[in-house]
Amino acid sequence: MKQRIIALVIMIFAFALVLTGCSKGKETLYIFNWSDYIDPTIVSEFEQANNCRIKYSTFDSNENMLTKVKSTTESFDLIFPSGDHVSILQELGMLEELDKSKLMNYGNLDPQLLAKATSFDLGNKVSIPYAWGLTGLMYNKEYVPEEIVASGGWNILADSFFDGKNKITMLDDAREVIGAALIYSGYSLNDTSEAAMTAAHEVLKVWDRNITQFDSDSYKNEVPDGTTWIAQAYNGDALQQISENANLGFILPKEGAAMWMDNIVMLKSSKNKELAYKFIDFMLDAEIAKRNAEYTQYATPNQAALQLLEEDFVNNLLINPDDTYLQKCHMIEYLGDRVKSIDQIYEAIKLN
Ligand code: SPD
Repeated sequence: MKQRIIALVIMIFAFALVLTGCSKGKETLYIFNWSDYIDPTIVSEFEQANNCRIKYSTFDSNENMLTKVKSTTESFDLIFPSGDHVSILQELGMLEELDKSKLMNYGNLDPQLLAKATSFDLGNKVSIPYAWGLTGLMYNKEYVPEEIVASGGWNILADSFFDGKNKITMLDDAREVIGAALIYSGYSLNDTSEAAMTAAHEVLKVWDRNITQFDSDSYKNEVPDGTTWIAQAYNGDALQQISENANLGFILPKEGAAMWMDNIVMLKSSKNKELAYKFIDFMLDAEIAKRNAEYTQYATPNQAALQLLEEDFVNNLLINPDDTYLQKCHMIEYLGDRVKSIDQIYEAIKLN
């Protein structure tokens, strides 16, 4: 009996050693992406296909991502910034220039969207378009009457129906919040002139009467559970919730919306560049990009994937709006120092 126990202990010990040895031997890829922005089965498939591990962390705003990437001792290989933040990271000298010969599936990307991406990455040198989207309003039909939503514009946020109810949230993102007020006031979301800033500030003072918090993540649970009745929201995040709950709705306001493109970039400091290239190429595969778009409910810049997607997805105007609506939308551009005027108003509103 004693011998059996000893044998068993030795076996367990040997098994543990093998396991530790294996995981030690496995390469690890460090990825930093927005929350709810990838199909987890795709991550597992990549790990299996490449006998590696992915350490996956998430952020809920470009600002938080930047602070962490600049300050952390933990180094990431791949991150997923929006276009304006690709320019910021590039200015900081943090991005690796990509060798496209390592990306067999690069040709799947839509040339028109690649051309748009040159506004933040001249020559498409450091970034790979991942997904694009629009920002609108997500609401709970149980609490927000249809006639209020029917007005269809950003100024729903000022409707007296919400007075004293503490049921509205906006994103924790200066460009999105001030951007919505600029668009509602008839300005470009990238306009930082004094007139534009004054107009946006005045609008926000009114909206702020009923805004309970600026937060980019909790609305995904709080609109469904009724803690929040209406929230400024990213279209895909809202549609993910709507697919599970018929009480929820989402509108793209009639005045227009913020538009953004999120991208995969590789940090110069990456210690796993070969594996990072493999991951980017995996994400560029048409079938993988199709599945990922279906899961995340965001528009894909992958034209080969678009061919594979169901008509319902392609024709969903909340994901792929028509040209008339797109003309009213404003791509969030890199503003350099001009962003300070926007940040000032945002901070003033938040402190209020
Ligand atoms: N959960 C994914 C959210 C993606 C938002 N992307 C960009 C926003 C730019 N303001």
